[in-house]
This record gives sequence, C-alpha cells and structure tokens, in this order.
Amino acid sequence: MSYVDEVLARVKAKNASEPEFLQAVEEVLESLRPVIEAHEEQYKKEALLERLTEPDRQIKFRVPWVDDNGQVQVNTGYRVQFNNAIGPYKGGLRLHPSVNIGIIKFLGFEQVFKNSLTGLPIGGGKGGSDFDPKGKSDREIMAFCQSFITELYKYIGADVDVPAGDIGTGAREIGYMYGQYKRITGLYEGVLTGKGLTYGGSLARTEATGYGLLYLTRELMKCHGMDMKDKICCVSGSGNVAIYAVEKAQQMGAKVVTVSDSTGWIYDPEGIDVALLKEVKEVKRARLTEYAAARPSAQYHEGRGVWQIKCDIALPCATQNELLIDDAKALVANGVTAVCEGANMPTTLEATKYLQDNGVLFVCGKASNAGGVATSALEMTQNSERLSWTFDEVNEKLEQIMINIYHNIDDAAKRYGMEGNYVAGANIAGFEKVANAMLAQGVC
Ligand code: NDP
Ligand code: 2IT
Repeated sequence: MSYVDEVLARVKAKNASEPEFLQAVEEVLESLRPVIEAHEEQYKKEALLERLTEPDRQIKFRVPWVDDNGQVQVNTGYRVQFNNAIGPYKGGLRLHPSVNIGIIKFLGFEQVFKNSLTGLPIGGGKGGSDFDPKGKSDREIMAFCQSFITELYKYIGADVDVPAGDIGTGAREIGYMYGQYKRITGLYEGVLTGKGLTYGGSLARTEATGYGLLYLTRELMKCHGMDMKDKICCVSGSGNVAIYAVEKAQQMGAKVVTVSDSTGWIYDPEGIDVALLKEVKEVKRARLTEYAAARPSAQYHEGRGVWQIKCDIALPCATQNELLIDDAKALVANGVTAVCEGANMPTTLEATKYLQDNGVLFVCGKASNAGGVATSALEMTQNSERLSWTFDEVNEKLEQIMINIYHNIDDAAKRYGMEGNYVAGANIAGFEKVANAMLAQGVC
C-alpha cells in the first residue's frame, strides 16, 4: 500500500464521525500523490502526513451566558490549532448552530494550506461555537462573546494564535471579543483581526475576501484569453464574502444575477443592487425577502437554486457542500466557463470532479478565498509596526497577492504534469512550504 493510502486509511479510521474533515483530507492527499511519491521514503520515515493531518491541539470549552430573560444558556466553544510551522496559528471563528469539532477541523486543515499560499508567515487554525447569532439582541451577542473570550484568551495572542471572522462573526463580534481580551490581559495587541478601524483594524479587510476572489478570477480569465466585461455571474450567499464579491464583479463590468441565504435565493436579471443588499444584510440584518420587496426586478425563491441559472462564472460564497453534483451538471449544461470558490469547500468532491472533467476552470477556496486571511496578515503587520496603511495600499497588496497565488498554483500544477488542475496546484504549492518548514524544524 502506498504511503498516501496508508495515511488516508488511518485518518478515516480515526475520524470516522467527521465527514467534512475526511472530505478535506481526501482532497488534499489525493492531489499530493505525485509529490509524496517523489519523496515516499523520507516522508514516511518522518511521518510527515500523520503530523500534517493531526492538529497540534484541539481546545473545547463551555460557554455559559445569560439571555435577555435571565436564563442561563450554554454553548460549546472550539479552537483547533492545526499547524504553526510557518507562523502563528491564524484563522476565523465560526458562530453557527451546525458547528462541531469535525467542521472546525476541516476548516483548520484547509487554513494551513491557504495561509501558506498567501506567501505570508501565518500558520493554520480555526475556531467557533454552536451559538446561533440569528435573532439575538446586541446584549446577548456581547454576553456570548465576552464569555467565549474569557476562556479562549488563555490560548491566543498576537504571536501565538490570531482569530478573526467567519460565518456569523463580523466586526461587531470581533469588537466585543477584543474588548474582553484587553480587559482580562491588559494587552493592547493585534490578537484578533477584522477589528474596527478606530482600534487597529485594517482598511480593506471587510472587502478583502470578496475582492480577492474577483482579482484571482480576473487573472484566471485573462490567462485564458477572456475578461470580466459583461460576464454573467451567479453568486451564492449574501454575507461578507458574497457582498464584496458582487461589488467587485460589478466594478469589473460583470453582471451578477443571484445571491442567496439559508432560506431562499434571489434572481435579479437587472443585476444585484449591491447598495440595497448591504442595507438589508449589513444594516438591518434582515432576510432576502426584504431585498425582493424593495426591488421590482428581483424574483425571490424559497430553498436553493442559484446554480440552475445560466451563467459564465459561478462564485459559491455561502458554506461547505452547497454545490452538489446536480448543480455541477446544470452549470455545465448551461455553458459555465469558471467556478471559483469564495466559501470554504462549497463544492463536493463529486461535483468538483464533474466540473474539471467537463473543462470548467475550477479554483478551490484555499486559493481563491485567501484574500481575507492575507489581508488579516496585513492587519497583523500594521498592528506590529503601529501604523495604518491607506485603503489603496492594502488593496494593491491584496490584488498582487491574489495574482501571485493564481500563478503559483498554475505553476505547481504544471510542474507535476497536471496543467489546469488548480485544486492539485493549490494543494501542492500550499503543502511544499509547510512541509519544508516542518522537516527543517525536526520532530515536533
Ligand atoms: P457570513 O456569516 O457573513 O455569511 C454567510 C452567508 O452564507 C449568509 O448569506 C448565510 O445565510 C449563508 N449560509 C451560511 N450557512 C448556510 C447554510 N448552512 N446553508 C445555506 N446558506 C448558509 O459569512 P462569510 O461571508 O464570512 O462566510 C461565507 C463563506 O466564506 C464561509 O464558507 C466562510 O468560511 C468563507 N470565508 C470567509 C472569509 C471571511 O473573511 N469572512 C474568508 C475566507 C472564507 P444566513 O444569513 O441565512 O445564515
Ligand atoms: O476562512 C478564512 O480564511 C477566514 N475566515 C478568514 C480568516 C482570517 O484569519 O482572516
């Protein structure tokens, strides 16, 4: 049995109840086969893959908080510090009722490779809680965030582990967490990113994941002789990543005709009104039915369905496993050119393979959504030097990082005879740097 197969079997046996983690590991190890085979003996002796697929540590804790009725509520908090071979652990905090250890582990594992691809010195981690922020008052959100950090503060720090936003965690939550960290430790340091602009946040961090996704998508199109002008795009989600993906796509001359949330989706043939979308989602924190009510050209549909709409470019920006095999078939039947992931692992392995086999340009999230964490790393840099850069400075760096990522993953795929397989390219390029650092640092 090959070393990859041996490790895959062991990971499956050990983590049988964590399907998302197994999916993420399978995708990575399958595409690393040629790299591993070239160093089979050495990597096996060093147990490199066993070390890479086992988090440095997993922290799980109780988060008690008091709701507006005086009732004590209890949630579970997590932080998985996956790998710090190339820098402090870095990755977001997800607040969503579906959160469990397997989801946090898959996200932490992906983050290791993504962070490596940014070219910046950040290791991989992820955390969160099964707390559901929907329908909670501001005070309840604050109570939860303070309690969460009252435990988590022991394990994080500007040079140790630097959490940030993810699903359900935005500027408001990061603000409450930062305040509590500062109060407990007395430290004013860059321990979290995605902070408000008056207390150490970076300009362009809010926009970074969505903008970065489009910078990479444009480079991909350019290198295949196409541009973004008049391209029809389907976006899923309507949160932080989706909103700024829509905004940048439109600035590039494309037309975005869909967005979605967990209850329904919008088809707006005139193009999504991004100012209205921001008002509904960022200010009112309301449902997409409000967007439809205010916009005559928009059709609202219950359930899921954005991938059934004919488009040139599909940008899944909601959550994992939201683009399934039937969606991939519909996209191909409708002549899609490119699928670039804004979310983490939104496309199932089966759907990914179908898209690739049918000649669709497919870029996985660990490459195409890396602009968010890259800009978080730029926020860390600004915090360390106690300076703030202008929007244009950060945005230009972000754009260059995304262009570099595209070329690095393209080159890595070519080096191993898999031209055009950007999943393999991303996994290989991300892996090489981390593997070299791990080997250089000895058994740890
Ligand atoms: P937000 O919480 O801002 O938005 C999430 C969006 O996805 C909402 O529209 C939400 O709908 C929808 N959504 C969430 N869960 C589900 C679900 N189970 N089924 C259907 N729709 C769902 O999160 P972000 O925009 O920050 O994150 C979106 C994705 O991008 C995630 O995969 C995240 O890990 C990834 N990502 C985020 C980065 C960042 O910087 N924020 C960086 C890189 C990746 P509803 O409001 O109804 O729940
Ligand atoms: O998945 C991700 O890359 C994020 N949620 C952003 C992490 C970060 O540290 O900015």
